[in-house]
Amino acid sequence: MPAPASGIVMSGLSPAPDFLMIQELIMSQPRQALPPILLALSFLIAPLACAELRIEDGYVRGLPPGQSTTAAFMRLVNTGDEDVVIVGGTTPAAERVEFHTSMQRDGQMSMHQMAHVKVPAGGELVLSPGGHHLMLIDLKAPLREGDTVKLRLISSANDTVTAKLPVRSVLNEHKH
Ligand SMILES: [Cu+2]
Repeated sequence: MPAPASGIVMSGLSPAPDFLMIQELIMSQPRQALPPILLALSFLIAPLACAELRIEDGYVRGLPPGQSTTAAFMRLVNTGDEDVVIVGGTTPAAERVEFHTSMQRDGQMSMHQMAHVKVPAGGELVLSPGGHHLMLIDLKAPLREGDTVKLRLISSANDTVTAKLPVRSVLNEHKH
């Protein structure tokens, strides 16, 4: 057996990465799957409305002034007989939209970006506080309760689905 490369101490490694590390690896890898330029171009190539996908019960979390990032939650309902993979989104309200998932680790919540999410055929994907969610990053103006935010999601097949989401103050988030 060849000697390990200099400086690598094999005995110092734990026997196997734990589950969370594996999950983190899986989720961090597809981040480079679609370069931003391709994503931008895909909007110019005649996007088609996706008849099978609906956005229901959506809202954007209204935060106190001074916050540059907030989250949006909704149910993505797929009435078609094929899975729909959502690869990105845009909104006039923010510079960027990202899919994130929340996870608990060592008693602390942390978020990880996902390059895409899948809405199963005949099923739904719930974006909710503490789970998968959309992040609206670099807000162009503060969002207040009563405002409406336009959102467009785009699928891997270059279909789009749009919705107008109400802004719901974080103080009222659980009263509905
Ligand atoms: Cu997030």
